[in-house]
Amino acid sequence: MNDHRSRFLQLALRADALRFGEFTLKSGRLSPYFFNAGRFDSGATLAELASCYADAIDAAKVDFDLLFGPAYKGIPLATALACEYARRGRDLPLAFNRKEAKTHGEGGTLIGAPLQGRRVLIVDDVITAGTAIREALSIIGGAGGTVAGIVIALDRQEAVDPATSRRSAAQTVAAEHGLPVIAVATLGDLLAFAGDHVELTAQRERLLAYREAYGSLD
Ligand code: OMP
Repeated sequence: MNDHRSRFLQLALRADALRFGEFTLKSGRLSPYFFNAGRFDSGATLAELASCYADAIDAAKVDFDLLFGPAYKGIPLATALACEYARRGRDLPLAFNRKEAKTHGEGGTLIGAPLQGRRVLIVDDVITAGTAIREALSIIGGAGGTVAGIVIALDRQEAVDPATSRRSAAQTVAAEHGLPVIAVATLGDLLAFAGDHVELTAQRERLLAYREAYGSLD
């Protein structure tokens, strides 16, 4: 693996955005790893991250004409990605939402370029159960945009209810909405990366046990 996936995983480890230990997830699961996109907290790390996103998107050949960053963590990610595309010669409109509606001034919950009639690429940090992404889909639909795809940094490749289905949340969202879900890297990529780095052997064992319990079959 020598492309945007390993560049991203190296960057995430260096920035402490990817950590090993014991973490309770939004779903209540106890996870041996956690991805915190808030740790991409400098101009240089965000720029490097955005270049990994852009390479993953370009490799997937998805057709879109607006970037949307869901509040909060998607906002700096989509903004950095818009700057990266401008650097590559493509000036894309950018929009994001507020979590609480503003009742004065311009009002509303959306900021930035109008979504009406646009093919929107949602830019977010991570998918576990897909709840955050479903919220973004409904916001964009409500504003008259068409979702063209979803890009995330990390697909944790978890099944929502492993007892009934081993399909991942990302695959479920993709199938339900007929959309491409592009991940810069997946849990599978992280396992492959850890396999190439002897210092991550113990962490890899814990990741494998976690995948056994909650992972999808993709
Ligand atoms: P879903 O809405 O279940 O797909 O989970 C996505 C959200 O989970 C993210 O927006 C975070 O709030 C949180 N999260 C992480 O940020 N990193 C992880 O590694 C795992 C989670 C999580 O709680 O599942």
